[in-house]
Amino acid sequence: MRRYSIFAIAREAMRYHSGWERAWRAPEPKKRYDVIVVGAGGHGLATAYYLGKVHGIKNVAIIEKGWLGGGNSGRNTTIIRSNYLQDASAAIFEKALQLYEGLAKDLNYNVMFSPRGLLMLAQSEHEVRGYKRTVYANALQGIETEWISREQVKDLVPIINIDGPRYPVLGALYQARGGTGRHDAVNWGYARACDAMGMDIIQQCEVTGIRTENGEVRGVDTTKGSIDCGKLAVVVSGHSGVLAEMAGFRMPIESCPLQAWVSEPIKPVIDVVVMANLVHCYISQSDKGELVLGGGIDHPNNYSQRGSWYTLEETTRALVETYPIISRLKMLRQWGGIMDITGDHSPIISKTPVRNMFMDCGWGTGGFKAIPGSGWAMAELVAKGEPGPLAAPFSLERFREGRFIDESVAAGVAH
Ligand code: FAD
Ligand code: PYC
Repeated sequence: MRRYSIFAIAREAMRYHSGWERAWRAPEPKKRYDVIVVGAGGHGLATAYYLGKVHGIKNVAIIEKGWLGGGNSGRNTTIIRSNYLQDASAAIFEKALQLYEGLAKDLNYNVMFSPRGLLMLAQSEHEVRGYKRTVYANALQGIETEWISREQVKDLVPIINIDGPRYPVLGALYQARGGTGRHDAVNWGYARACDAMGMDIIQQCEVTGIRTENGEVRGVDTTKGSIDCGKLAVVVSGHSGVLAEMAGFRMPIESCPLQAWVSEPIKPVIDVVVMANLVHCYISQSDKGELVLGGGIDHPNNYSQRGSWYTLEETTRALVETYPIISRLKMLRQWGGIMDITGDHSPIISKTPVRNMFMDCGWGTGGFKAIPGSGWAMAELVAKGEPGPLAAPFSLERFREGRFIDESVAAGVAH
């Protein structure tokens, strides 16, 4: 793989950009791989990347039914933070944040990580108590967050109405290292690096069956034929239940849409990320100037990548009361993704009832920020067959044992 650099840009500028290579190949599947990863979203690609980089396992295929990054990893509002309450969550989200901080260099790909600061508004006494508790918990976990006053909120976000009609802003949980990254670039950066290690990314190839023998995985059936494998990593977010059913077990996952939309581009008006979890809206401004907006998840459970009018209307109401200038903006695009929600709003990184088959899912509304940490932890699980310290708390057993990792508040998005 030729490295991207200022010199490469200069060289290509001199020859009308005729020398750029394809970022990844379009290979036909081989008969067998040591590991097959199903799902070329951020988590699947990152799993494959750290399998190669950290554990030296490179005979890997990543199988994707659509195009890589076409699932939730290319549909999110790109918010990155590690201000979770429970120790197990804080550990994996902080690992992810630290990896994000060096990711562009690691992948030789500009993932446009922008640690511009993140606020979670408190608009009720309950939220004030909850977020102050999170600040104390984060301090014990070694994660720097702080409680800021409503006046500080107004200083950081001049367009906000802190005396909102329903719920005035009482202060906020602030993480200065939080921010955004460019979702497509994260997917493409990992994909390019996997391809460079010789891994096969096979797109437009749906897994339709999982073959097992004596309780152990043997391979997958796909729309491009059968492929054998030593180990299988299933990383398909909202379709986890479908893949588990192919292998003969059930997952404690619900699938439902979450939508987002963007405004027309305008001059810079907000240079931090703000989540308002009581009225259900969040906002940041993209490099192009669009306001990136979203709210709570949709019900009932379904697989449509669109979302309902009701949620769109409620979120717009919350946005307009919190940022009145939004009432004067045109909206450009709206879309949805399929969330994989667990009962405690925490992920699953786990062995399964089938030997050598592993699942990474349940990131729900909050998995973009987790991509590097999840990939790191899942790669360790797949390579060694046993979870490392980051993954261990997130096993499937916790649902049987009642050992929940309750992150319903830190999820930050209404469920
Ligand atoms: P995906 O990216 O969905 O990848 C799974 C892949 O598996 C898909 O490409 C799919 O096509 C493929 N697949 C499924 N079935 C099969 C099959 N049978 N065969 C082959 N391939 C298959 N998170 C944050 O941290 N911050 C945010 O601001 C944020 N905002 C969000 C806003 C929206 C509107 C949405 C939808 C999500 C948001 N999220 C956010 C959540 C985040 O996007 C997800 O948690 C994360 O992207 C999940 O990544 P993934 O790789 O697990 O899944
Ligand atoms: O998990 O921070 C998050 C988030 C913001 C918007 C959607 N998810």
